[in-house]
Amino acid sequence: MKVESVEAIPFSIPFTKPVRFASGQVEVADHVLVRVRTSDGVTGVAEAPPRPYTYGETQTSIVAVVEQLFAPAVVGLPLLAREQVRARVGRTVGNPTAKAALDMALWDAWGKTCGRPVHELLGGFTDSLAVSHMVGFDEPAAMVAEAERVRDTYGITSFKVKVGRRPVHADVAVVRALRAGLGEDVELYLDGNRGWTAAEAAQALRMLDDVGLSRVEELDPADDVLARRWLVQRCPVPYVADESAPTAADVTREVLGGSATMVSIKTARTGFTDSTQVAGLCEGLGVPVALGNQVDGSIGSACALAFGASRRSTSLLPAELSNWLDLADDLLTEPLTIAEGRMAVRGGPGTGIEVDEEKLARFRTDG
Ligand code: MUC
Ligand code: MG
Repeated sequence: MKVESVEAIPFSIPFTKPVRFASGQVEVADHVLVRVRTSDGVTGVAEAPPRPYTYGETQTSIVAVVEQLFAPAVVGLPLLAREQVRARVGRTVGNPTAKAALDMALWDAWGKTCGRPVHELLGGFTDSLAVSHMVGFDEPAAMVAEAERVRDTYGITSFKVKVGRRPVHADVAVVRALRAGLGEDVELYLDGNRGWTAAEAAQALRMLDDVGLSRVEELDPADDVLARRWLVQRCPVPYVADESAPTAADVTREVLGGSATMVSIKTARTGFTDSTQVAGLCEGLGVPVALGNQVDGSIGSACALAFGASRRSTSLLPAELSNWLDLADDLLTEPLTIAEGRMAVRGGPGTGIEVDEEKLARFRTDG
């Protein structure tokens, strides 16, 4: 059971509603399908989402690094030699979503080889997760309307509100409008994607003191090291490290340095293997985690779901799993579903998804 081939297939599926946030926006899922084949004829898949404003990757760079560096490094290795794969691929710095997609495609192939779901192989804690929905930048009334529609249609009652615009008052008004429109029973939390200074973030937190936020994420840049620590010390709710802590080493640095009190885990950047490492580190440190979303497509969301359901720590809070709802289409033979605010893991082997070859032929962009 060896890795026989690794492919990187660029594809493009538009979002019906672009997601906008302080560091960028996503209008099209111009992602890369990473597909591995084993010597037994088993196929494993995952997707890499290029987010240049977060990780410096592009669709072209992901295809290039997978084809030119990663494929030659891992073809011929035993499928289960994950630490060998990790060591070889780790010789290349950066490229987190390309590495993560390769890792998850290998796990998918292993699950399909032994006929077991990946969420079981990873820990098998539960079979469904509560879902949280990300509300991107728009006019206040449109953001409230979107949250109400998502709550009424899918039963979702947890919302991440994108903030970080100037002036601070505009975003504060949005959050107040969401609380007024949705009532006290929904969870609201903020993600600034580094848009504010520490002083602006502190001002927003003071103005929102009575709104009942459950946590905040990357309101200001972690690179403003002392200002960030100052803010985190004054923050009345957990302060989540997301893009400032994509690796276990970053998590250690940010948490022990006092720049975060909670961590977002995204399989899109740490795959299954390194997400397991980050989750274990946080459990050992006593730091809560939340399952984040890299504006993943359906394949990425199925992967995040499988990982989130595998452990207690990652299934405690609603997981960000709903960005695929705004995709015009997907590559799956069976679409994902959200019902009564939850997503159930796919029962089949691997990550439980199958790529529809006709759809892949339609959406792939490499001719
Ligand atoms: C998030 O949680 O920040 C937007 C930018 C990014 O890197 O991820 C998304 C969502
Ligand atoms: Mg974030």
